[in-house]
Amino acid sequence: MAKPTLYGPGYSTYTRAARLAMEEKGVDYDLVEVDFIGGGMPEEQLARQPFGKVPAFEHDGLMLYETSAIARYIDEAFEGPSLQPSDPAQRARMTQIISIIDSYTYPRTVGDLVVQRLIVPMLGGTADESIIEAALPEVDKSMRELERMLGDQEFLTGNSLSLADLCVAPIFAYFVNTPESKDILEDKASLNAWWQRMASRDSMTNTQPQLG
Ligand SMILES: N[C@@H](CCC(=O)N[C@@H](CS)C(=O)NCC(=O)O)C(=O)O
Repeated sequence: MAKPTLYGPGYSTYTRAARLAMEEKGVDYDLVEVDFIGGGMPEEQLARQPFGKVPAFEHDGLMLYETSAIARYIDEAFEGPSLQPSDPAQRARMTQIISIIDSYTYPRTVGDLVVQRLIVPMLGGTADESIIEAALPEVDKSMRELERMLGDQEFLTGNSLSLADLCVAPIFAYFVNTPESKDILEDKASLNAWWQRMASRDSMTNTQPQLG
C-alpha cells in the first residue's frame, strides 16, 4: 500500500493527533514540516487546506484535511489495532469527546492558555493575562468533563485506546507545562493517572515536539 504523507509541523497538537494514529497502527508515513509560527501559513499549505490550518493528509490520490476525518481514515484504511470502539455507546462517547475538544477544549486550552503562557513568551512577547483569566473557567470545565467521562476506566472510551485519547493527549502535553494546570488537575486523580499512562506510550515519545 502507498505510504501516506502528513503535512504539518511537529509542534501542532492536531498534527500530532494524526501522527499518533499512524504510530499506534504501525503505519509508515512521511511528515512534511509546515511551519506557520511567525510567518503565517505558507501558500502551499493553503492550497491543501483552504481554511489556513494544519494538518493536511495525502494517501493514494486522496487529499484530506480535518484531523478527525484523517484519523478515522487512518484507522479504517490500514492494518493494525482498531482505534474506534465497536460498541455504539463507546463509539458515540469517542465522537462526543473529539467534538468537545474541537469546539471548547482546544480553543481555550491551547488557543488561549498555552499560546499566551508558553508560546508568546517563547517568541519574546508578554502574555495577555486577561485572555488567560477569561479562559481558565472554560479550561476547568473541559477537564472536569474529561475526568467525569473517564471515571475509573483506563482510557477515555473504555479499556482500549481510542482516537479520543489520541486527540486529547497532545493538548495535555502542553497544558501540563502551564502553572495553571496544577490547580486545575489537583483534584482529578483519574485524569492524572490517564496522562501518566498516555505520556509513557511509545507513540508519544516518537512524536515529542521540538519547540523552543
Ligand atoms: N479543524 C482543524 C483544526 C486544526 C487546527 O486548528 N490546527 C492549528 C494547529 S494545532 C492551526 O492550524 N493553527 C494555525 C492558525 O490558526 O493560524 C482540524 O481538525 O484539523
